[in-house]
Amino acid sequence: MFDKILIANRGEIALRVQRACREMGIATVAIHSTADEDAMHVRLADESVCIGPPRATESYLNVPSILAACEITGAEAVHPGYGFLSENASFAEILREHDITFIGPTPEHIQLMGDKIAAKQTVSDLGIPVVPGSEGAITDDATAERVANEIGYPVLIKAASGGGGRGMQVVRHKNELSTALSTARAEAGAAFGDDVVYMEKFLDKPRHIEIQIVADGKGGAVHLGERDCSLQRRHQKVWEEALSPALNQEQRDRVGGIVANAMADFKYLGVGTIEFLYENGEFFFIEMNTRLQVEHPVTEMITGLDLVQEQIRIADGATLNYTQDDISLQGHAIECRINAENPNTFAPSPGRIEAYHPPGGLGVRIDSGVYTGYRIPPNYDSLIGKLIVFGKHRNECLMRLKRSLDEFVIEGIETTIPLFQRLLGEPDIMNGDYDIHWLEEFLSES
Ligand code: MV4
Repeated sequence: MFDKILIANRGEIALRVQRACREMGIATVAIHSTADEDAMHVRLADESVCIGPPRATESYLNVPSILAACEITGAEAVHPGYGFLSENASFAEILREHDITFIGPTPEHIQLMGDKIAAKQTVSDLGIPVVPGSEGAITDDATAERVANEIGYPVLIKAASGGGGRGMQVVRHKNELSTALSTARAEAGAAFGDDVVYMEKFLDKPRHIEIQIVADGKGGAVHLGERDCSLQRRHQKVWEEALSPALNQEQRDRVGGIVANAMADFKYLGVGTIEFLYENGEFFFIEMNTRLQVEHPVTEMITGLDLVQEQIRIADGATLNYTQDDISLQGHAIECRINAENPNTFAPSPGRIEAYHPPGGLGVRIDSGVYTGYRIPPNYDSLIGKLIVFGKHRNECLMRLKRSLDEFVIEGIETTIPLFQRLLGEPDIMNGDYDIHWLEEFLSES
């Protein structure tokens, strides 16, 4: 096992990884920018290295500086967290060249899943159901028209290098197709430096359901059930739950089994998430994430597994010491993302936290890196913590969430806590009756 791990991230996820390391007896190295000198992840690490100025491209994304920090401290492995370098295949490759272990999948698997066309073809060949659409890239109007006629309107044009919703064009009629294709290609080229696009049937009112998997790179793979992440605003998830209120056990076993078998055949290594759109009882693959995700705690709550410790063991060469039959999904968990934002306009609200009193008690988990007196820097994303609540069943979880939100005190900045209190007054939320458009419709009506 590794003696020392460098954590190439900040905020709550850097702390989350440190906690896993500490329980395994592994020393931790924090890296930080000059804006994060007072951050909790720096204070709690065994060692820390300042790697650059506030701008992320010069610090948390600065590969030469991170390599130097590994060299100076003698770290044997790097945990990338989420965001930043977590899905950067060339970073994983460079670490391999330096004999430092990247705690994550192989560069080849990261690269493949980063290309949305290749990803779709690969998982389809592995037996996973995908959204009907073009076989590969769409380059000319004639092909676009032929494919659109085959799958039927409305269709969606997506960027091959995209993901996260950028550079998508919905096309409802044949006469809009040519313009939409040029617009999509121009936007994709500008956003990703790659103008390759593809086409899918546009699903009107799906839910976003993602399946968590763990695999050992040697053909061992299990699924850990699904998360329902339909409640989003501008492609930013706001509330996630496990399990989905929309699925029954038979559907879960079936799609979970397909995914786990596929990842075993694929010799996938590490944790990963297979994202689906779910509509009218059917699952359609859209993308695979090759990283630990923000919302991983809801899966930990219902499985009892520590996903970060699993990542570390697998990166160290361990095989899974459990099979699908050993995995039991118990109870219900909900995560609310606490952002330093105005709860109505979502304008960022950085600044000094004057008072901080998190909720506690049975079934309540807080993953956060803030404290009273901490000044939230304006340079990074606005996630300052996550409230994760567990209950025996969804109703208990919802009641516990309500009382936890009522206990939560954060003064000096604005947060999204009041938004969650409003959501708990909505019958659709209480009933689990929502799709990917529900939140934005709710926000535009109020
Ligand atoms: C779709 C779709 C409808 N039909 N694909 C948006 C982010 C990207 N990862 C995939 N996205 C979508 N793909 C087809 N064929 C609708 C969306 C979408 C969406 C998906 C998940 C969660 C929220 C969303 C909000 C708007 C659109």
